[in-house]
Amino acid sequence: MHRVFVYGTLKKCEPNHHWLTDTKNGVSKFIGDGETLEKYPLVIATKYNIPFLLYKPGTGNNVKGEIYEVDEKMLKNLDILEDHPNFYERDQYLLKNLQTNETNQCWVYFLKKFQPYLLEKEFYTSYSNNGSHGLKYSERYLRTPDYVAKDYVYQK
Ligand code: PCA
Repeated sequence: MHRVFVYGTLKKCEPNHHWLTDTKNGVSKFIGDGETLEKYPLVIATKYNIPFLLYKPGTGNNVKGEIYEVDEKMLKNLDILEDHPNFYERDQYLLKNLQTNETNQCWVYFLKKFQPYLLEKEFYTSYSNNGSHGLKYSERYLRTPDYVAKDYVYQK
């Protein structure tokens, strides 16, 4: 089994949570609420209001999310959703379980090759699609073909 920390649309009550609960995608089990040990910028960006954890340690907040245990099949399906490694990049980081105060390595989907203007956005402590920011997430199937990742990530 693998531990994954989700901070965005995969959390409970958020638009992509069904990916984690759909048994066709594999197995997942909620372990607890989690918080990053390091500070990182959590922003909402693009016209589709996508949450991104930017890989810039030391900037932003200790970001809160949820820790899940998932099987290999679920991890592969999450990689498809997040378009790892082309878009988000999945790597292991230290996460604090807020229920037990234990620290564990968890997989996290970061945006690493981001355009610098993303650092001018508001930094959140935790993501909610229904937050007072009013920035409603647009699911992928609703996006238009002009959706170009290069506007906010460097191409490899
Ligand atoms: N889904 C992943 C990364 C960002 C997103 O919207 C998550 O919830 O962790």
